[in-house]
Amino acid sequence: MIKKVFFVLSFMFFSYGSFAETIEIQMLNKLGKEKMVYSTKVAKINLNDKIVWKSVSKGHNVEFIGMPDGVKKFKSKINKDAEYVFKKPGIYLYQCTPHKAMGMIGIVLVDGDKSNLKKIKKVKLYGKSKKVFKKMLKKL
Ligand SMILES: [Cu+2]
Repeated sequence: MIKKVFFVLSFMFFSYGSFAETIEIQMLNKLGKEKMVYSTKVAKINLNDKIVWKSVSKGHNVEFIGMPDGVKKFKSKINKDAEYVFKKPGIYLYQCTPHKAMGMIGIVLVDGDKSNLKKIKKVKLYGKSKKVFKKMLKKL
């Protein structure tokens, strides 16, 4: 009986996990009082989810600057929507290349895995992004 329940539960778990989602983040010149900003700074997603960064305001892009081991660098074109499917758990840190000193950075946390946090904290950040990064860490 217990074995059967376990089997059914694990089946439910795995089938639930197979529905990958698409999350949209807007790249904006202005959001409330903030300038040059991603609409979601810390995105917590599941493995195999996709993020689409919408080029709502012009002049932005997405450039990975910290990823889990083995993940290749990703850099999108300025003024274009970008999309990426996250196939490895961990923390991903990215910036907007033209506005990296203006605090335009973002974090994606995949599957709640913070095992590469130490490495992420060592990534070189510019100007206002240092302060923004510290605030974002509290939301992880
Ligand atoms: Cu930007």
